[in-house]
Amino acid sequence: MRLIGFPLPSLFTIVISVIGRTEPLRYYAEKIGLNIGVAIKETYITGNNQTHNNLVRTEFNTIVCENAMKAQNIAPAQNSYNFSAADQVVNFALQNQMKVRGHTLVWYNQNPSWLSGGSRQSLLSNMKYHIEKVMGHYKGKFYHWDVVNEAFADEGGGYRSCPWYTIIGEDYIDSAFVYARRADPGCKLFLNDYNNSYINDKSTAIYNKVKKMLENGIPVHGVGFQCHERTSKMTPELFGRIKENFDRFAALGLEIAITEIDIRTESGSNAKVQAEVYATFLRVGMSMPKFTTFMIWGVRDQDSWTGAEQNALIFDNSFRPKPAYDSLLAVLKYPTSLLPVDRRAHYLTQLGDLVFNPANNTVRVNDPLLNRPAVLEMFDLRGARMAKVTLRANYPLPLSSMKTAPGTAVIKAPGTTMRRISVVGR
Ligand code: 9MR
Repeated sequence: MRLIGFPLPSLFTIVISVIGRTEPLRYYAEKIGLNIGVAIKETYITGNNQTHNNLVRTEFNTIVCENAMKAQNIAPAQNSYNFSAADQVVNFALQNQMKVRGHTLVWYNQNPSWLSGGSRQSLLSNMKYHIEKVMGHYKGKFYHWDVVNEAFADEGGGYRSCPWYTIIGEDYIDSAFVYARRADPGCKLFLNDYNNSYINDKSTAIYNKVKKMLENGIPVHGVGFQCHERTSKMTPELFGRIKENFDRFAALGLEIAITEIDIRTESGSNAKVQAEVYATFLRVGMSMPKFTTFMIWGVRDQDSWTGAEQNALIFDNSFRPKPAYDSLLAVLKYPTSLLPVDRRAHYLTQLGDLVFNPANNTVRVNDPLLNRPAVLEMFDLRGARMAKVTLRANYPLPLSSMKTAPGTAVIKAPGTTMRRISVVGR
């Protein structure tokens, strides 16, 4: 086995490789098992827009319909579902070996009248009908569904006031996940929301709810962080602010997904800061063991719901990659260069420090007082365990001796944060 990623490539190497780019985002994402995706306006697929569609299939390995699967569009009447536009997007994805995220089943917005009123009992039974109808139609084809979307109030840490909540009660969320689990048992089920990137009342309300759902055996597998953000969020603390929030969800064993990212450039022209914000969100995600998905909410600036003048996406209106594209490519291409493995060593407080030495590719538990061995486990980015090794204290272990599959791995020790290493083969 040969391990690379160290010594860290110089900034010069990174810049040259980015300029001389030959491989797309998809290529590097697949090397590390990441789903990199984009929201699609179905008219580009139904209208066969070649330039758009070629870019999408080249750059991304995952797709979500921006609007086609929303209830108002797919279920205008209870007895007449219209899957045709959504089906074309799904067929496009499957023909191009792309994964599909379903968005969305239960939402306060964009509902046909038959699905948004009635008694508690009729609303629950309509919800069940809708979930079974749509999930059943795509059964076995999607890897994620946003089962419930935007269920929390923007302020105050409560639930959003909407018919689901006011007529059924908080348990509408639990019911939706139970119905969804039965409708497609192989699909991972998500609670998706916005303004939940950092620790605040809203993200805490979501955290409390998913914790309770897990305790009650409700089948929730992940939390979607939409990440509709702005360049003004860029500060030196940004990485840590996102991470401290994501970490608490990950500690519940949940999958973390960035589901709808776009970054508005408020000054209208700050492409470089925008690139840093995009890269920071991706770096946080990639520092986590169960981070599987990074989805951008649209292709070109003019496609964005925020309006073309916000320049919020990673391709310009002529489908040319922007600095944000280059920054994401660099993170995918050199994952370890942007998050050195030894940077967070001080988190290993119970064990002493886990020290990585890039010069000779070894890791060592620096535990002068206790002199006890450490058990390290390695996971791939999807959270599957690749290897378990016991490390003697104060004794360097070559990374090459860890038997792992190629890819990027995460090292984890009890009570610690993770660090990633790149493993390219034996
Ligand atoms: O981008 C979507 C826009 O085209 C629609 O008009 C709007 C209403 O359906 O929804 C937008 O997408 C939203 C997503 O479904 C949920 N999170 C917020 C997104 C941006 O508003």
